[in-house]
Amino acid sequence: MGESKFCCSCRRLWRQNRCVAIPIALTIAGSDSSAGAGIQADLKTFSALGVYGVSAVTCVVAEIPGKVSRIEPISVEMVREQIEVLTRNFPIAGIKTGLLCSAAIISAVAGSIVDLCRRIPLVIDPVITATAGDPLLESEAIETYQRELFPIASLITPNLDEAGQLLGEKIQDRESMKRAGKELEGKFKTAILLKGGHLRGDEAVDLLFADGKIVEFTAPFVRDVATHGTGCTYSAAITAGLAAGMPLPDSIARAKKFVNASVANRLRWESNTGGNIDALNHSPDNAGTN
Ligand code: PXL
Repeated sequence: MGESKFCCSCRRLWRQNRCVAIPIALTIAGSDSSAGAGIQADLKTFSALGVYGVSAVTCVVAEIPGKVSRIEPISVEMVREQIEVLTRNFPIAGIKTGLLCSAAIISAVAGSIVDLCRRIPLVIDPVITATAGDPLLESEAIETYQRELFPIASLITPNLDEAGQLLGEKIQDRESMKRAGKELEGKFKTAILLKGGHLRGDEAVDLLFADGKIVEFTAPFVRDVATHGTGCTYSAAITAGLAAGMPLPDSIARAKKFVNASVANRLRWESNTGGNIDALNHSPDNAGTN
């Protein structure tokens, strides 16, 4: 009989070098009524990648793809309570944050995570605006993000617009991406995944800045797609990998393939008001072999 080993996170038995329990990831994000982005996208992504997802809702967004019509925040006490009951009871192995809505909610989320008795990988998708350009975050909240949440992150995943807003400059080519990524890595002393999808070449190139090195992740750019939620899905897929114990670069490589397949195999319906409605396809079929 071999020696019994227990998983350091959930205390379940390890068999054949893996924990027999399904890993758990927590998303702290907004609710997207149209389910392409937000906690709905995160939970579907966790599930497709073999991870059990739990959630703390920060705000409710009434929207359809391309148009946000109303946002209401959840109370700060309620956001804190959801995180506290979950982290006290579930052996959570990865956390991601998405839309946090206000400075007060960012501050509460940071406080709850700092108070945890053990360090859990934390992926921050710094959502500032919706894909269609509607503002989703109070402007003074950017300051709170930088002061309270970024310093405790394992990875921050800005797109070019978000990185530009964080640094107060425009990022429009590969050279300025490299400069910006290095600056963000130095400023927040954590890994940065700068997503270059918005550069609109033939390829969507993302750069990981970690430990003073740069690693490139590339996928074919899928054109003419009106979906939202790619950022949410990407960061959730990375979190799923980290929760399952995968190294960061492997988690990113698998997540990029999953997002790319979710866009390429998007769903489409005829809208009741004319035209089409597109949505990301979070089917487990897009996960490949995981
Ligand atoms: O894609 C950004 C985003 C994030 N989170 C929620 C959203 C959206 C965009 O619409 O609704 C809840």
